[in-house]
Parts: sequence; C-alpha cells; structure tokens
Amino acid sequence: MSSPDWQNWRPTVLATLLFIVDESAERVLLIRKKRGLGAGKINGPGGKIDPGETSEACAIRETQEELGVTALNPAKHGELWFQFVDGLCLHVDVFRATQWEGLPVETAEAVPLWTCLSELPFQEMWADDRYWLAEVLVEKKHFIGKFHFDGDTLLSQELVWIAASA
Ligand code: 6OG
Repeated sequence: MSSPDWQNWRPTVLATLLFIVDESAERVLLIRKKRGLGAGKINGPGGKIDPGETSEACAIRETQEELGVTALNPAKHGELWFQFVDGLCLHVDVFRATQWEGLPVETAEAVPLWTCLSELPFQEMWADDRYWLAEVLVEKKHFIGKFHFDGDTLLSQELVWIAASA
C-alpha cells in the first residue's frame, strides 16, 4: 500500500483532542469512548469542530459534553494528520491543559479515567498514540504527526518534534 502524498494532503474532517494533566498527582484525564470514531478505545476527550468554531473552543466544548469538566487555558501541542484507506482525511489539533473546573462524570459519550502518566494504556488506544502521547503529556513537547491507517491498523507514520514558539 503506497504512503499518502502528504505534500498535497488536505483534510476533509477537522477535530480535536484535549488532555487534562493533573501535574501534582502525575495523572491525566482519559476517557473510554462510548460512541463515534474509536468507540471502545481509550483516548482523550475531543471531537469534530463545528462550523465557525475555533479548535480551542471545540476542545473545551467536547470535554464539557463528554465529561462535565471545563478545561482552562488549554495549550496546543500538536497536529495529527490521519489518512485512512477508506478515504477519510482527518486533521486533529491536540491540546494539553493543567487547570480545570468540575469533577469528571460518566456521560452518554464517555467514561472518565484518571490515569497514571507512567501507566498510559497504549494497548487500548489508537496505534499512533505511543509515538507522541507520553512526550506531550510528560515532557510538554510539540509535534506534527502523519499517520496512514487501514481501519485500526497503522500502516506508516512520520513524526516531527518542533520547537515551541515563545
Ligand atoms: P468524534 O467521532 O468523537 O471525533 N481520533 C483519534 N485519536 C487518536 N489518538 N488517534 C486516532 O487514530 C484517531 N482517530 C480519531 C479525534 C473523533 C475523535 O477521535 C479522535 C476526535 O477526538 C486514527 O466526533
């Protein structure tokens, strides 16, 4: 299977992911996703950007809808480019926040999972996550990752770490 032509790649769907990190307890707020793309997997809260919405506003809204928690001042840490063999071209902005309001609750969309940063459950997550998630959560790194998927199977990947802008 040939790799995507990333030079000419254009997304058709825009989405977000948001990871709330409790730095004093060295844990992150993940979800067991109940529906949508990746249902059954563990991920961060997030979802598709509404028309006219910024990616930051989307990340905050989706986290409120999925967990009843409001993230404060999320910082963008990366971009995920996903090309699926079935044709889906999905762009995801990845945010990290260390402050929030509210207590996470289970909703129709997600089960909250406070998870030790040293025990990220990669075997239950999308296959790209092991390439970038720990570095973003623990080391606060910034990145662009490009991933080619056939369903759940990761076919190829390109990942670049980038210097954070001041
Ligand atoms: P809804 O269907 O919930 O939006 N998502 C992925 N996240 C990771 N880490 N890896 C992937 O590998 C993903 N594919 C999709 C982005 C979809 C949500 O699922 C995430 C969105 O938060 C392929 O509206």
